[in-house]
Amino acid sequence: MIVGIVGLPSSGKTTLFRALTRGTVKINEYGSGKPNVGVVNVPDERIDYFAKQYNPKKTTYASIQFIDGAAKVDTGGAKFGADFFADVRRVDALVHVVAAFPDASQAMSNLHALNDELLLADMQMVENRMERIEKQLHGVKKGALTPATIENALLERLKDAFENGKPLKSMDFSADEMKFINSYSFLTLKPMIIVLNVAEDMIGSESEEIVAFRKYCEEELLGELELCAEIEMEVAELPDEEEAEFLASMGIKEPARNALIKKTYEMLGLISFITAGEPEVRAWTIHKGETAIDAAGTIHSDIARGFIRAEVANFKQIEEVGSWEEAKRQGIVTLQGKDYVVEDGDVMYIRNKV
Ligand SMILES: Nc1nc2c(ncn2[C@@H]2O[C@H](COP(=O)(O)OP(=O)(O)OP(=O)(O)O)[C@@H](O)[C@H]2O)c(=O)[nH]1
Ligand SMILES: [Mg+2]
Repeated sequence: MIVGIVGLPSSGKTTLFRALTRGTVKINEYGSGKPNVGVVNVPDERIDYFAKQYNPKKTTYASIQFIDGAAKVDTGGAKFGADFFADVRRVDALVHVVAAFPDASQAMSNLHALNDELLLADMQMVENRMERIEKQLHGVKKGALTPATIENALLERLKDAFENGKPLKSMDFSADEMKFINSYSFLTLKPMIIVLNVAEDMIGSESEEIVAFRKYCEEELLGELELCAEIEMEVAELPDEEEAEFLASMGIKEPARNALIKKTYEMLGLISFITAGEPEVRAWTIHKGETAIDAAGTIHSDIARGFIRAEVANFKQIEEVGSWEEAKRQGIVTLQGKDYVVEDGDVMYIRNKV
């Protein structure tokens, strides 16, 4: 799963990227034209719990890849254009950084400004595509159905929607149309979380502007959270222990980056199931609604092929009694078939004949 970080120039994208990756990724020089790419572990107390219990050879968290699009050097004209979002076209979701420093007075207009740019980029995408398939429409008989005419009809409909201010998210598409829609990778169709990047002295603030911003996001069904990217970055680059001490001294339990990563994972519709033992404690990523056989296939196609039954108990149940072994003794671990719908935090052992 790949998440793109977007935002107006100087909104704090790279600062947030550095916080998320905790300084493990070398940041490309400003103006290099290269995006910053890094893989981030999804914090998971359940994995921590089992790692402590089993002291395994290997501990593996779920992960998400983040891309911070290359900074565009201002050439004096418009900052945005056809390729401004090229680095984040192929992502599964967007984190939109909105600058609210030194104060939050511009937050709302910043949010709208970037959203307008996303929309413009999508419109441009439609126009480019129309130009490209125009040739293929020449010589086609009026009323004939060819892939080009089907696509063109869709493009016309999309163009119309844009011109009438109708968001793509509110439109319905047929299965055939969806194939085209997916290939366009529209930015305004991607799930999005808003990060309000507040000044260091505004963390946890209930200022009128921030409350209004929050309310707007709520009404628009946009996931939102507030953090100070600069502080997050400074904290993230400390060694674990120092970081914990620093946060504790400020009365904070967890850095905000953790909440953001978890929220992003949820927004992508992802959940984790866990396998735990001495060789490895591991979180595996599947989509919400997937079944035991899908889970088996995520581990290995052979395990899915040889699937017999899954032994399952949820982490919460295990935590209550203290261990998987104890849960088994108490009959809390259940045997499930292929169609069992896996829940977040399920601990699984898949019996299989290989
Ligand atoms: N005061 C304050 N400054 C910040 C904060 N976050 C970022 N900055 C500063 O704002 C400037 C721009 O931050 P970047 O992270 O480089 O912004 P960006 O969005 O990556 O910018 P471009 O890549 O040029 O589009 C830097 O000088 C940061 O130190 C913040 O939370 N508070
Ligand atoms: Mg940057």
